[in-house]
Amino acid sequence: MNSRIPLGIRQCNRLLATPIYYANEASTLTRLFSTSRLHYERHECIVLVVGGGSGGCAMAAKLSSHLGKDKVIVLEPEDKHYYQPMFTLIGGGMKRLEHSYKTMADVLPKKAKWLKEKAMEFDPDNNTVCTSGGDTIKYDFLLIATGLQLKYEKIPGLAEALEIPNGKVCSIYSPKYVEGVYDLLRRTNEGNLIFTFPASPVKCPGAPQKIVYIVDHYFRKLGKRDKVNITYNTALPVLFGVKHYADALWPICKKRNITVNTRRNLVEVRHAEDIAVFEDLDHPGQLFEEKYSLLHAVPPMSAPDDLTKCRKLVNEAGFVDVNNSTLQHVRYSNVFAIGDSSGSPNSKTAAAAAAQSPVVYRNMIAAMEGKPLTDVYDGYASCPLVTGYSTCILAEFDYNLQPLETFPVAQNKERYSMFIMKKDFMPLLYWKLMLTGYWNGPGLMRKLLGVFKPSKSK
Ligand code: UQ1
Repeated sequence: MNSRIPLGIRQCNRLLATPIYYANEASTLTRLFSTSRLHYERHECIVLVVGGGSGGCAMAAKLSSHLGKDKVIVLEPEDKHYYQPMFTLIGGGMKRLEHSYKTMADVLPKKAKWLKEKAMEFDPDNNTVCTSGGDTIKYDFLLIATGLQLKYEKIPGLAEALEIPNGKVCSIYSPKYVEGVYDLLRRTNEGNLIFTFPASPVKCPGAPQKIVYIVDHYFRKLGKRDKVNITYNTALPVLFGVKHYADALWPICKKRNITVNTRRNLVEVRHAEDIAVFEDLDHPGQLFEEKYSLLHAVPPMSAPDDLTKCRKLVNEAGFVDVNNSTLQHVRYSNVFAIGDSSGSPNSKTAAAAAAQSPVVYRNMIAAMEGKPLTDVYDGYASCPLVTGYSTCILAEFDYNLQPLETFPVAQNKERYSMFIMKKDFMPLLYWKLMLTGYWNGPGLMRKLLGVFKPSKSK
């Protein structure tokens, strides 16, 4: 299947044909003049999965077990697969970084072929993707599961501030910085603790405020809560997008003396003076300076640049332009998307990817068999809103931002049971069932437990 093709006639010929276009791309130059590879390969597969994160790995497991060995290629440059929902708990000192990852080789399905490279150039008209190593992959079907990239560098001063040893700026979003959050927490005794939510789509939109609640509880446990002011500055116009849960979260903030400012966006970090600069999004250009002793920053995010530069694949916002119900691309019938890079307007969470996975799987198989696509994604997403060291509100909702709850209890209440589910049960479910392709989200469980629900909430 894989023919080894010498450098001169390799199939990634768009690269050779358009040298001027690429001339200022350092990575491409490195690729052109690299002496480390003598041969560039051309691969063929039935399904190319771009990305070995939650959605990509689960789908590769489902598809490769249906299609057989080496019919699915997974393009993924990273060595490690992180269970990112654990990062808030690491930030609060409840778990350690080493609990949150496995090697990519361990989690990707053995029946799929793993290419440890990055997707550099998408060409959906010719059904090919070129890789960072100069290879070309020809596919029948493409599944885009790249996730989001973190753009700390978009906020002047932020990336530098995060690199300062024993600095005052931290962030749970990156495996590089997440351990620094608890370190900083332990070093902080007083002053202004400021938390942010950026003006961009984010993965797990609940996480920026979960860490606020955890930090509040941390200082209460130590009896030092009166020594710190806690402020959550969010670029959103609301505390949480689903009113049912926002109505539960506002009183929690009030009771715990957490100041929430909406429509405030972090625009600069002046780390030499410990000052964060925010813009009032309702009055563009109006800036506020706030002195911090701890700044928790959530970076702006976007789909990867190498994907968004293929304008044919993405919508205005830069996410894969799919049909919200079938998750099939609106122009290319052999292209699908799953997870955070999808343009479907659901909340970007692992739970959403889990609920999307059976829909994408069945619709891809139908497309392969030339049948109509009948499976529909309802926009399900879930957000276990950890509100401290022993409580959690389990938010679950659909495209219409209406609650779509699994359990026959009032889920808008802080509960210990939901905390244990989030902390101890979810990681197991993730590694054992989701990544192996057996977890399709809680839809079935919801139906079964629906028997126990009072009829008005069914
Ligand atoms: C879920 O399916 C999921 O994906 C694996 C999560 O991410 C880790 C979750 O946090 C949650 C809550 C769900 C939904 C599962 C149940 C049992 C409600």
